[in-house]
Amino acid sequence: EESKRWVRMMTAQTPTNIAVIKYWGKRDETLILPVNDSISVTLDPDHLCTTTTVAVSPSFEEDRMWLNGKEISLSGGRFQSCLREIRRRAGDVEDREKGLRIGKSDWEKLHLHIASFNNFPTAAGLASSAAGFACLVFALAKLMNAKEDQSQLSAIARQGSGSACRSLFGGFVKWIMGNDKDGSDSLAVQLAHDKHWDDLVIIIAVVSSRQKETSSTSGMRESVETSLLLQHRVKEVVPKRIVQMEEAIKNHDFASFAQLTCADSNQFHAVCLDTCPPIFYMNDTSHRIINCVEKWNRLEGTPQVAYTFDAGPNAVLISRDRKAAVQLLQRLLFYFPPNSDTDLNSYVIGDKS
Ligand code: 2P0
Repeated sequence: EESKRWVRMMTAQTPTNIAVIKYWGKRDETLILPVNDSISVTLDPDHLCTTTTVAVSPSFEEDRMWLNGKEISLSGGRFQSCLREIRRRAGDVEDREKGLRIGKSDWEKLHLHIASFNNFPTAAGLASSAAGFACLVFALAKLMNAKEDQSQLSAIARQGSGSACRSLFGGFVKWIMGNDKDGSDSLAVQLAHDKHWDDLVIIIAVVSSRQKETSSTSGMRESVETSLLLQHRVKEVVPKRIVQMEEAIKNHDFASFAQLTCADSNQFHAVCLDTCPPIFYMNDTSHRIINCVEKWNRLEGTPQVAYTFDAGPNAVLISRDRKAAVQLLQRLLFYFPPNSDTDLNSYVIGDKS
């Protein structure tokens, strides 16, 4: 019985990421293989992140998980894929303090308890599976001493949720779609580290905290099945934009960065509209924010702010520097005054000064 008393734990923290060239559409639903490359920026770890503690003990009788304190089921295929892939790569663990040795083959018999928390209100509609699966896979790899590099781990996180693979790295990240049928070359690589473009300030304007009506998973399935624009986007548009975006990031070229980011967000939402039945993620307030930013950028002659919207109405606004961020907040407060019908909750993110 004495030997059953030990518990080994590991905690990890992972921020969410925002795509500037969007992932929308899978070519393999089980392995989660995308129809195009995507590029994202990972937020600073102190905002919008997931903290996950994983524990292993011979006294645990089954794998269990709690999300924000509430037990959730681990029976889904995506959780099972991640657990299976990590267990397969587990190594030997020696814990001298505890007088403990877990051999490679022991991991198959040992059960896990997993506790995960989001540091942002889940009700704000910003909950993202991206940080969650990235954090889970990273924490498990540490716990089990899996000797894989970040890109290999990203390919495992990808099987939890596509966008999760990009959260294994900070800074700017590319998810390479890959060619292999087994998905082994569909993984994330870092394009630039998190200090590379320190001037950028990201502001998230919470337009609505309501849950979205169409999940990303079913939305993109319907787009792949019905949207001709998606076919054009995948073949003709994204490959060129990926090259241009990499160049813009490398050169701190905000004008190109903003033009590409806004255009790609707009095309993603156009694909949603081109889907049958059409999917609407943005609302009137989202459209007003786009108008406001477009007019301001035009007035200045050179872009000050880029906007991008994911599968919901909330705006992610990326300003070129701190000065532009202050002006942006002033504009948002002016056009969307608090306590009006269209007030916004803004989260300032990535302000390093
Ligand atoms: C992205 N989105 O690139 C795109 C842009 C939303 C719009 O990745 O089915 O939750 O788990 O792979 O990753 C949201 O989709 O979908 C997403 P699954 P996921 O960030």
